[in-house]
Formats: sequence, structure tokens, C-alpha cells
Amino acid sequence: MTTPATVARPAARPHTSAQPAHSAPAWTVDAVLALFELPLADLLFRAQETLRAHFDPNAVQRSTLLSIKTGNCSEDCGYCSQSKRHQTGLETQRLLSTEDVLTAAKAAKEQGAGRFCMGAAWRGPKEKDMAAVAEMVRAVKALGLETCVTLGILKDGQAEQLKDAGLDYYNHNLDTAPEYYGDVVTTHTYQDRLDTLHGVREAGLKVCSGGIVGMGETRRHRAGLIAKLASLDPPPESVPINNLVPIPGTPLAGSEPVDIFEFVRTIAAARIAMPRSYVRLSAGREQMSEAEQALCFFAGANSMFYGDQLLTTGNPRVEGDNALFAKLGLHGV
Ligand code: SAM
Ligand code: DTB
Ligand code: SF4
Repeated sequence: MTTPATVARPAARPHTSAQPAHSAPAWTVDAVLALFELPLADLLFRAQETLRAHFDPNAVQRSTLLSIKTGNCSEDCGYCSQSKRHQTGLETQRLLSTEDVLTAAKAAKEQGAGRFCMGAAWRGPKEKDMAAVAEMVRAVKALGLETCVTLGILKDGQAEQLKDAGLDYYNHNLDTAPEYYGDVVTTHTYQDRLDTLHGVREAGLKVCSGGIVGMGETRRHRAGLIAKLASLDPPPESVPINNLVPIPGTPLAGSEPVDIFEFVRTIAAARIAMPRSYVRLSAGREQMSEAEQALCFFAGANSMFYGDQLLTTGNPRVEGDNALFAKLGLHGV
């Protein structure tokens, strides 16, 4: 008899000259889908086993976000408050000064964040933006925080400029399965995203890449996203799993919310398919109860956004998160 624990193992990755023999086996979409279809307790058990094989299971990495340039973005991402094509009533903000960024980064460090992530509503940075962002990265890094930026699509040489400034992570999400991406965004392609991730890796930066659940996608699309992320060689060090925050005025505002157990299954599948990655319980935490968040940690999430604000929407208050950690016996890193 086939036991649930043996139904979903990755296929051996074919060895080509581009793939060293030591690279992890590839996860097919079907193999990830089989994880989603396990009884919940079997899936959670496997996810916990995987977490415990590679991490302190009670340690949670904490990143604080800051929007360094807000709104007026040329792109048409269907979920986003910051596209100039959607009427969301968002107050726009030009690129912040390094001084303002440093003030926010110092506060994040005092609250206990280990990483500071700076996000800009650009299709991609212009050359003049790069010098300003490099200065921010240097200043934040000097505080002793890990640094991450998310600036959109990078041109040749820009990832190297960021690396030279001391950047640790570049965030660039694949967001959904390749075949669903065109239903969500039309102004750039999935291949553009993959090319940027490739350039980031080549420059020697660490990769943060994940996606969004709740955009009207199917379970197979969710499995396709996880399989695609896991097939990056190596997989991203950080994998944010966002639950769609519905923004009035965006095309996806009316999407049917996904059931919490489906969200938890997505986290568990990411944990199992990317055993050594930090899986981040990301946007959407404000809409979750403490018990739902605890289930996400049990499913293998070991990272979160920490601080009262995401980019343009709210996040649970730090005091509440600290109280939840105390109740669950978790500690921040
Ligand atoms: N402009 C850059 C880009 O698109 O890569 C960086 C900023 S963009 C806001 C970063 C990520 O935030 C998106 O890829 C998406 O995963 C996430 N995001 C944006 N709006 C969201 C929402 N309403 N709900 C959940 N996640 C969201
Ligand atoms: C990620 O995956 N989620 C963050 C960060 N990377 C840049 C952004 C979430 C944004 C949620 C909606 C908002 O605040 O605008
Ligand atoms: Fe612009 Fe990024 Fe929002 Fe897309 S997700 S509209 S690229 S800020």
C-alpha cells in the first residue's frame, strides 16, 4: 500500500552541464499538487519534520518593510494599490531621503527586526535612482541590519551595483504560476521576472521570491508557483507567501478569499519543496486570527513581516506579535 508519506517525493533532476550533480531534485507540478491533496495532518507532519531537519523550529526571522517610493507605478498588476492604472485613492510619495529611511530602519532595529526591506513602486529603477538606493543600502547596512530591496525589473549591471553597495537580498516575486501570470499582469512577462532573478543570482545576491494566494487562481496554479520557485537552482533563500490584501479599485479586489486551510497547505507545500529556505508568512496576517497564524508557523513558516505597516496597508502591531510569540514559545531572529 502506498502511504501518504510516500506519494509526493520529487523526481530526480536530470543532470545537465548547467546543473551540478549536487543540485536538489526537481519538484514537478504534479508532485507539489500531491502534497496539497494529502490529509491536513499528514501534510503538517511532513512540513514539521522538514522544518526540524534544517532549522530551529521555534525561531522566526523578522523583516520590517518600508515603502521608499509609493504609487504612480506604470505597471498594471491586478492586485496592487500602487498602479497608476487603478483608482485606489492612494497618496503617492516620491523617493524618500536617506535620512528618513535611516530613521525608520533605526526604529525597526530597536523593535527587534533582523532585516530591513525597502520597496519602490517602479517597473524598474532608472540610473539616477540607483545611486540614491545604493546610499540607502549602505546606511541601513551600517546599522547592523540585513538589507533587502524590491525595485522591480533590473537592467544589466544594476544587480551588481546593488551588490557593491552591500545589499544582502533582492526581492522579486514570481507571484503565481507561469500560465496564470498573464491574467494578473499584462505590462511585463513572467520571463522578465525570471530574467531579473537570474541577474540577481549572477551578481551574488541572495534571492527573496514568492507569491500571492487568493487572486482567483486554482490549486494547480498554487502548486505551479511552488514548483517553479523550487526549480530555481538554487531555490530562493527567502520565500514570501502573501495572502491577497484586497484593495478597493483594483481588478482583483473582488476575488473570492481562499480558505485558511488552503493557505496553510500552500505554506506547508513551500516548506517541503524548499526545505532550506525561510518561508515567510507575509501579507494578509492582519486578517488572520492568532490560531490561524499559529497553524501557519506549524506548517513550516519561519519568517514574517514585523512592524505596523507593510507597503501601503497595515500589519499586526508589534506589541500583539510579541505577545503571540510569548504564547507560542517562539523567539524572533
Ligand atoms: N514594484 C516591485 C515589483 O513589483 O516587483 C516591488 C514592489 S511590489 C508591491 C512587491 C510585491 O508585493 C508584489 O510582487 C506582490 O507579491 C506583493 N503585493 C503587492 N500588493 C499586494 C496585495 N494587495 N496583497 C498581497 N501582496 C501584494
Ligand atoms: C512581499 O512578498 N510582500 C511584501 C514585500 N514582498 C515587498 C509586500 C506586501 C504588500 C502588501 C500590500 C501593500 O501593503 O501595499
Ligand atoms: Fe508596480 Fe510592483 Fe505594484 Fe506591479 S506590484 S503595480 S510593478 S509596484
